[in-house]
Amino acid sequence: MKLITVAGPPSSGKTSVILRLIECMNMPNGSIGVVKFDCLTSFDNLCYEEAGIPVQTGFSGKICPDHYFVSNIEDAVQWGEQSGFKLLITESAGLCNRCSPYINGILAICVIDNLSGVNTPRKIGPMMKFADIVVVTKSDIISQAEREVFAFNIKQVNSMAKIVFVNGITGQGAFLLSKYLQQARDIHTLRDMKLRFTIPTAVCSYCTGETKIGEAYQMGMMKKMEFEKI
Ligand SMILES: Nc1nc2c(ncn2[C@@H]2O[C@H](COP(=O)(O)OP(=O)(O)OP(=O)(O)O)[C@@H](O)[C@H]2O)c(=O)[nH]1
Ligand SMILES: [Zn+2]
Ligand SMILES: [Zn+2]
Repeated sequence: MKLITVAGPPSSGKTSVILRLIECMNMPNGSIGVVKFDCLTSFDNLCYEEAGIPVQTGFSGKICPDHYFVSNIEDAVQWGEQSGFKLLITESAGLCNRCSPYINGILAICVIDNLSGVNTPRKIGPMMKFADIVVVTKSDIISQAEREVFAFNIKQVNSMAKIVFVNGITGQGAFLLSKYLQQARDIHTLRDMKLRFTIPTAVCSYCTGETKIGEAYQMGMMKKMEFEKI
């Protein structure tokens, strides 16, 4: 089974791109599955189910969705293998911007939309920096000049990535993207494989549900600001 990890900011067009991609891959029904990792809510399962694509959704709740991804990805691969998929795609909403769900040797795609602001490629950190392919959506809404500036800013952060413009609604560009996916390798397990970027261990009491303010309630890794005297 091939595994592909897709990440990107909320509503950037991940599900749309995955659906357009699956359509143009022309693989038999039941040979592609999706696992969606999100934080609190997601309606993506409805879109995948409507398209006849088997999907599992996991909610990370109080913890960072990328930490949750790492703790569950091996089980996701086992689910994909047992279901007899030829291709498993994971979709993660990168919410915290300091983590990324990419694994060495596993094709990593970052989906970002052109409307999110020219500096967004710099803001989303490892999710952009360590991707093999950067898919840019919503180019239909902006000018060619803006598209070029956006692509330039992506190159500044990740000069190695292939940049593919895909229209998540019409599917324009999805065929080119599907060609790049041929490089994804076959795996049966992720055992002993490694993440591309460390998931910070900044676990504090607030990460696990504490709401009270005050030093007595702050436990774990804390980073304090220095306030200058005026
Ligand atoms: N105009 C335009 N709209 C798009 C494009 N791609 C996606 N959209 C729209 O953007 C919205 C969000 O798309 P989704 O595919 O749900 O985004 P997502 O990243 O999967 O969202 P979450 O999983 O909820 O984080 C939807 O209304 C899509 O129809 C595009 O290329 N052009
Ligand atoms: Zn989605
Ligand atoms: Zn995180």
